[in-house]
Amino acid sequence: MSEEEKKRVVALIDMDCFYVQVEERENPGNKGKPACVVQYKKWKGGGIISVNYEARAQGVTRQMRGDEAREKCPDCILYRVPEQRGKADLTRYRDGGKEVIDVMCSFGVCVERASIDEAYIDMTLVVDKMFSDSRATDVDTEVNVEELPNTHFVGWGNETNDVKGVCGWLQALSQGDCNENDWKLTFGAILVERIRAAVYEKTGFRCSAGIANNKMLAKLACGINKPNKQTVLPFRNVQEFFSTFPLKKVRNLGGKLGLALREEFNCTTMADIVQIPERVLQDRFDSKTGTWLYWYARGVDNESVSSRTLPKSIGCNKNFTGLAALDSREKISHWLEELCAEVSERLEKDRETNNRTAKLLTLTVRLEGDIRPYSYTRSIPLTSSYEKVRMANACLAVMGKENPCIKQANTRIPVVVTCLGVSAGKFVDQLENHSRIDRFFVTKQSALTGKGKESCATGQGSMHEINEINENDTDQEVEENELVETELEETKGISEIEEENTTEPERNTANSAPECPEPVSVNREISLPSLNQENRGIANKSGFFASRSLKKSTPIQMPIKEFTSEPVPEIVASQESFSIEELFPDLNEVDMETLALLPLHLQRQVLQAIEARKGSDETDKLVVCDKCKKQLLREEIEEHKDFHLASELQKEFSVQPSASGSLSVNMKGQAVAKKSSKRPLKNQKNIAKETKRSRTIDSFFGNQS
Ligand code: DCP
Repeated sequence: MSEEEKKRVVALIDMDCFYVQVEERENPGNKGKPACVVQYKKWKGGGIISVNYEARAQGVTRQMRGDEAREKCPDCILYRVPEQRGKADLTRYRDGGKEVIDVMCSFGVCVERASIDEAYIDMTLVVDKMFSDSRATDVDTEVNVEELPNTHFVGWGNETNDVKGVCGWLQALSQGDCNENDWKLTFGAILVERIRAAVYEKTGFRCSAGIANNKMLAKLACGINKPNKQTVLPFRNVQEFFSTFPLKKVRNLGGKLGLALREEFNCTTMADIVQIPERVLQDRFDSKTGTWLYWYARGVDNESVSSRTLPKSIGCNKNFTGLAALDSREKISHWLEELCAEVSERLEKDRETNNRTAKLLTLTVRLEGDIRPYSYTRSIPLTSSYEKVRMANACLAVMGKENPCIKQANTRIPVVVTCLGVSAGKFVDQLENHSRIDRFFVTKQSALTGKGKESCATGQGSMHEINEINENDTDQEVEENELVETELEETKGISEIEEENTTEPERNTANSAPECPEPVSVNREISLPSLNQENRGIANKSGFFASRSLKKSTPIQMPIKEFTSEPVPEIVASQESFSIEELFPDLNEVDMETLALLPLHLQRQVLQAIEARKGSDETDKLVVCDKCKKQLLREEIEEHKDFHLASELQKEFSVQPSASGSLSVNMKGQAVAKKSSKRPLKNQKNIAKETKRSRTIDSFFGNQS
């Protein structure tokens, strides 16, 4: 534990059965009665998303549907989430969460809102003051047990004799058996008791909390005693606690990283990771992740609590399960508009209240593949307008790019959409935004003539976080990655896999596809500055086109852009300064037309970097086809093999007796189709590639209305 770690006092405060509490506050007469909140009522009484503790005592769980809850507990009250535009309207829960945050902020602590109903607080400064004040007035500081009425200390007593546990802890403190950190955690616990009491007094909501030296430990501690209780996890007891604590319940270890540790290293508890040398972890993962894991398993987590009381993103998603899956452009377009209407409305409200503007729209799509679900996220720069139709069109264009069938009206698309999510983020405050626009947004015209003082970037193909839509059937606010698994975030200096709410393994899966394997997800950030015809061609040329044009044209020819005197209504987002890597993280994906928009000195730099890289990379990228011994690019080999397979099958058909010829061809055709259907998206992409080959970017987008 670093010196820094010792000094931090962090808590996670999580509301108890939050949605039910919000409903109970509206209906005070029902307090104390078993109750659930359900979403939608169409099928078996709706999906349960929150269960109060009275109902839990009678066996009701979040995995049940409303009807099952009633069977278990006939008195159970079922509150229904209000609906707007055919989807859940979470406004009242969101507003309730905001009230709680306001109370926390009044205590002068650093508050980081983590989801709709939980927040981390860093109370180090306030606790340090409490500690030094107590030392100044009384050398033999004593803490009164009454100051900790709902507190537990891990390793000191348990639920049946917690008072004894607290007394034991306080006795050890007063006898000098504890260190300064133990004292500070105790003061932290007193402060959190006060905060929780104030939250109850001002909002009527009960909550639970975990108090420890960092976020990971605080989150773990919070789940130990609920409801309306708080738990301190002293650092000295962490290793003992970890000896039995399942690692999949630990924040950041619920996803693929945790899976690798479980499957490849046979780790089931946190203590099992401690047995693995740092070097081995570094070799298996990467140096940063290995070191991070090494310390994480020892209870060290340096992630800071960042002062943030506003949500990092504003968004919503909707699941379309079973027959409700979206199978046409019209349905997709309709729902994108509904989702964008909600996001747009909330963004406008947010702009008014919080004086900030979102700069990035993220679309998340889950598709039902033949074998397993598949999801992807794509990011689209947002201009200052939050116009819902424009946002929806941008999303639809992006989806059309992924799955060209979507571009055709009145056609049943082969791979249906089972979830759509739209979320806006990357907020900048209004003032900053304006000055940035003045300084750094340049028109296409000035960029093309090289007159613009600042550079302008589009078509960045950078990877950013990979999101997967959660496998539950509830429509939720997508906020702070709440309920969305985020993997391999490169923030905080480490690669990590994050799964929020990991202390709560229960998720509502009632309506989700049974036994679905984990969806595969990919992410690529692409630019779509505006959907006006002119800019479409400029902005949407990453991926296939970019890579082809680079690979096939040597020496590189810069496209000559025609100068138009027409002002370009939309302006392409830019950044203040660029490194080549920021602009074009993958030099194989450089889009020449995008490049042409940059100032000449940057164009030159990028071209030099491409040339330099080409020599070193070329050989790595080539593979030899074992059938025809032809050298091909690695990414082309699969497609090439398909070609051989098809030729072989065709040869076979041609030797079939003519009487059965047509049947035989048909069957072989099915064989090819079957093979294709096993890789639905890949094949779609291949088909798309084939189609795209003969088109220009402009004609591609020209097809869209
Ligand atoms: N929620 C949702 N869909 C889910 C899970 C939760 O819409 N699949 C909503 C309803 C919850 C709120 O988020 O009230 C907070 O989720 P929690 O996991 O914190 O659960 P609760 O607050 O309901 O209960 P607990 O007391 O266990 O924290």
